[in-house]
Parts: sequence; C-alpha cells; structure tokens
Amino acid sequence: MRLSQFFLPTLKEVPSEAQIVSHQLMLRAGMIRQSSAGIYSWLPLGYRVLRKIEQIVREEQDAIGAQELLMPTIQPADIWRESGRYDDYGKEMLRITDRHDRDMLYGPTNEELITEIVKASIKSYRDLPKLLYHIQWKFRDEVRPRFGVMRGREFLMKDSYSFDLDYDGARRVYNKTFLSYLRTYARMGLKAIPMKADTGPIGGDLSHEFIILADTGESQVFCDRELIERDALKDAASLEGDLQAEVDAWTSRYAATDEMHDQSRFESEVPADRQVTARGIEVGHIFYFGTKYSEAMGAVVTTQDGEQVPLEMGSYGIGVSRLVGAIIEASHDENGIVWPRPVAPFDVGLINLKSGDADCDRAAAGLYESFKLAGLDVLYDDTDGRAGAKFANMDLIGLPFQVVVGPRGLKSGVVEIKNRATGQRYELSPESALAHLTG
Ligand code: 5CA
Repeated sequence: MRLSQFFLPTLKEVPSEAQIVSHQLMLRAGMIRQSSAGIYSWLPLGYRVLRKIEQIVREEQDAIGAQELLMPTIQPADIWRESGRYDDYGKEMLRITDRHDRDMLYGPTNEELITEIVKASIKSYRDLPKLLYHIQWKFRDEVRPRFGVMRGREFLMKDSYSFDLDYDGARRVYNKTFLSYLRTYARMGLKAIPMKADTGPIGGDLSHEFIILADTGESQVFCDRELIERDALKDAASLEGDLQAEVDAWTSRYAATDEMHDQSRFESEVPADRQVTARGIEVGHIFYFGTKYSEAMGAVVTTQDGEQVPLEMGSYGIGVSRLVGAIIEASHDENGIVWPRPVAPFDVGLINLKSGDADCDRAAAGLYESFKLAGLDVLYDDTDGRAGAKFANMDLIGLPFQVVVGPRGLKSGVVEIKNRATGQRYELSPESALAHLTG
C-alpha cells in the first residue's frame, strides 16, 4: 500500500476525550473514530489489526475442533424470556421493537440463541459433543463506556458454546478451551493469566477470566508471580485427553480478581516476595454452567439407556476488539505503538526520504515490489513530507520494521533498517534487507 493513497487520518494532538494511552494512540494513529459513545468505526489501519487478531482467534478455535458459524446480532426477546434473562439483564440490553410490535434485542451474548439452534437438531447422545463458535458484534448499553474500544457499547467478541452429555465431557472441553486461550494470547505477544472469577449474569459455578497486567486495567487482581513468569506455550503441546493435570498446574497457584479475592488465603499460600497486586485487563472469560439454559429451554438428549437428560453446557468468550486496545496498553513507548509482529497492520514501513529524486524513487519502488513479492505487507511512504515527520508518523503507527531509503545510503549501496521494538538500526544492501525481513 502506498501511503499517498492510503486512508490514514493521523492526528497531531492528543485528543482530550481519551484518558488512557491505547485510546489516545488509536485515535492519533487513525485506527478508529467514535460515532457515538462507546461505538466506533474501524478505519483501514485499525481494521487490519482487528482482522489479524480475529484470524489468530479463529485458527486456535479451529485447532481444538470448534466449528465456526454466524448468528445474527438481532435476536427475538422470546428466547430470553424462556431462559429468564430478559428482565434480569436490565438496562444493559438494547431492546428494539420491530414494525409488527415484536420485541427484539441487539444480542449482548448468545447462550439462548445457540441453545435454541442446537435443541432443534440434536436429540441423541450420539450427536455429542459439539463445540460451536462465532465472531460477531455484541451490544451492551454499558453505564460508563470508556477507554475507547476497551469498554465499548458495541464490541466484537468470539463466543463459543459447548454441548456435552455429562459433566466429564463438559469439563474436558472447558479445560481444552482454557489451555487454547493461553496459546491464543501468547500468539499475539501477550501474557494472559487465568484467574478464578465471578460468573455474573452468565451464571454457573466454574469460571476463569484471562487477565493481562496493565496499570490502566479496570480490575484489581492478585496473583502468584510464578504464573507471570511461566511460559504459556511450553506445556500446551497437545490438547488431547482430559487435560486436568495441565489446568491444575495453572489453577493451583493463587490468582483471583477482586470479586473472588481472599486476602488471608493469598497471604498464607503465596510467599511474600511472590505476592503480586496489580491492575489487569480482562481479555477473555470462560464459564461452565451445566444445565442452566438447557433445562430452562428444554434442550434435552436421549442417553444410551433411553433416558432424557438436559445438555451440559459452557460458554467461552474472547474480547476481540478489546484486545486491540489491550495489546497497545501492553506494547507502546513514548513515540507510539509497538505492534507485536503477528498482529501488526503491516510488516514493514518503507520510507522514501527524498520522493521526487529519481534514484530514491527507483530504489524505493524496487524494494516495494520485491518486498511484496516475498509476501510482506508493506506500507510505502512515497509522500514528499519532511524526514522528521515521516519518522514520527512511522513510529506512531508502530510497524515492526522501518526501511529507510535515502540519497546518502544509496551512494554506498545501502538502506537502513530500524527495528521498532528495540530501536536497533542496521545498514544493509537491499538484498540483505529483504533477507533480514523474511528470515
Ligand atoms: N457469553 C459469555 C462467554 S461467550 C460472555 O459474554 N462473557 S463475557 O461477558 O465475559 O464477555 C467475554 C469477553 O468480551 C470479556 O472477557 C471481554 O474481553 C469482552 N467484553 C465484555 N464486555 C465488553 C465491552 N463492553 N467492551 C469490549 N469488550 C468487552
């Protein structure tokens, strides 16, 4: 993509409405624009990141055998009356009446709708287990939408739902999802810590939140430092079997959000030098709630013995749009965003320091083509701005690498590569630059 053609409305000033750094940077870097409180448009740069995150989430869901479908954003009120949540959900639910005076709502979550779908077609234990997910917009009319996409009213969520015959089956898929979430976040360059959590309006008695530590997080959290230092990818090689030992290895160490925190247990179980009290951002939340919805909605299956039993269920959420903000909170410096490569909107920013100069134009255009051919996503700054402004802009949008083509370097046959995260700079021939970026 040539910057001269790209829609990238960056801002020079820090917008006054933005209180936390990720919100400020997302506005400044031209990633999002607010349309009304807690509702955002995703501009091209931001949308690229959102799609990258979505894709990692999708791959990891597919890897554990979850099947993707797509449910609508608008749901009928009737199924929520059946489960008993229509009134309970209160003002957070956006209620809509259609032209026939039918009560509808913009879905805040999908337990009822998926139960309705599964109930209609799964009748026998032979059809189980099933694990279904979608990545879809949700609406919750939050009292205080704030911090940009971190607490929006409209937000993108991956929500999956599991259906099993018995508790053992339900526990197995809970464990599999638990471990696959650690992998999912690790792939985005994040360290997420599973913490015992409250179940809130979803219900149930077993629940974990996945928290990344950040000073601007909305939750107060308490955990054993050992969990922070642990490598999430190390012990999650194969997600087969009941996985109880692997999950226990995480949950046996103290980690809780403030609603579930027990100070005396914390002090007795965790040595003083390992007690961490911090702020955290909830990037995922999983629930086992058994037969809460299946019983209320009559979703039953026939067992091998011919008995009718309600389905055992769980639901599992990842805050896809919140993750964009959360990753920035975890990865930025005073000059702007520092994208972890797997979620970066482009791999490389190519800067032509002297657009209009025949040699620079030729060299930069040549590199642009060869980078693209090698499969790199490149944002090519072909504009005629000042060098300082170009560098500042590239730092702000945080692409992992910058490649700088200037008249002085070209005379000695080199371009400069800057690693955005480390600040390291190298002078390399154009061929070695390509090898460096693809190696
Ligand atoms: N049905 C269950 C699991 S699928 C559910 O709705 N869980 S949840 O309420 O915990 O939401 C799942 C994830 O969505 C949260 O962990 C959080 O990362 C994200 N999320 C929740 N509310 C918001 C919001 N207002 N803005 C942005 N992300 C949100």
